[in-house]
Amino acid sequence: AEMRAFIEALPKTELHLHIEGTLEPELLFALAQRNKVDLPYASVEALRAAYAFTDLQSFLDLYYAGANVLRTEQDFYDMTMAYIDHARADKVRHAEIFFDPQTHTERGIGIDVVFAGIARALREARDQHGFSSAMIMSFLRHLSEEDAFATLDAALPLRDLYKDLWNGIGLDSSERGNPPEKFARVFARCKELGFHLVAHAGEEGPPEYVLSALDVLKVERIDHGVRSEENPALMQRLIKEQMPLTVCPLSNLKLCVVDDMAEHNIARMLRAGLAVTVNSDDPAYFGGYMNANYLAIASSLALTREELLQLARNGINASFLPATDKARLM
Ligand code: ES4
Ligand code: ZN
Repeated sequence: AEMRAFIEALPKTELHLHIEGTLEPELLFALAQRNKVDLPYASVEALRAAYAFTDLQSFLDLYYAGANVLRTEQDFYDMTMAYIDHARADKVRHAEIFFDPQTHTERGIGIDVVFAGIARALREARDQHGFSSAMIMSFLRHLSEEDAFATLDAALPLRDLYKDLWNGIGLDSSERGNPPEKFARVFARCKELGFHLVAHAGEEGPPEYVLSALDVLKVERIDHGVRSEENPALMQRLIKEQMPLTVCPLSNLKLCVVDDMAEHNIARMLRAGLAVTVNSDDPAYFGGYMNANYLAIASSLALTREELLQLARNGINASFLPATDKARLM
């Protein structure tokens, strides 16, 4: 009970959050009705019951199907505002949010609609509540490099309109069989353009993908990275470089990356000196927002208050905020 109060009071950052993964079944049903989209589920309960995953792909299939209800600028705004309400309730002070334009442009939704709805909510929360945020446009790695370039070309004319928010590029979706090398050239272009770079690596994929995310893509953070532990030399490098890993405990449990939270390696990695952070990934699908993720590891791994504080500090340090804003959050 005391630990719960400590976690609830801890100011947090969220650095690994897919906005499409915050679409709760209730809102998903409401948007389906509003947009006259047929759903293959009879009720909110039936949809929630389908959230029993065996691996990353079994989740992604439902996640992309769920995103089909998102049609208008208002839909993206409503989804983002619902996330902000959860984040603020969990004392999240700053969030760097992934969004996947290809999931929507493939369905005929304009990329301008996606940017506009998300950004309107983030700006409103900044102006009304001082909620700080950034947007990280992510490429779907199961699609081609050519597709990623086309997405970048479609987004760049919007850069100036969203320069207060859009500062990063990410890489997500099906990891196995889609190594970082596939996106070497488009990431090089994004680096030249001055974007911050991150990539999912070492979630289901091998530690070699973490190495190529670092050496080929030149990322500044690794999303997940939990399989790095299989390569001791890589672990030493991550410690030496203080390379942030955005770890998502409940996600790893729900997607069977770990069998039991008591076996999660976040505590070992923290104690070994890695710059690990706590994040919620796709909270509507994985059963919890930020506080739930902190609570799950605190109770299963016997983390001390000092360790929880260190995790929160690591999040501030690993963010793309300017040093003055980081100092303000410490
Ligand atoms: C994702 Cl957990 C995870 N891994 C890879 N891609 C994703 N997209 C949304 N959630
Ligand atoms: Zn993720």
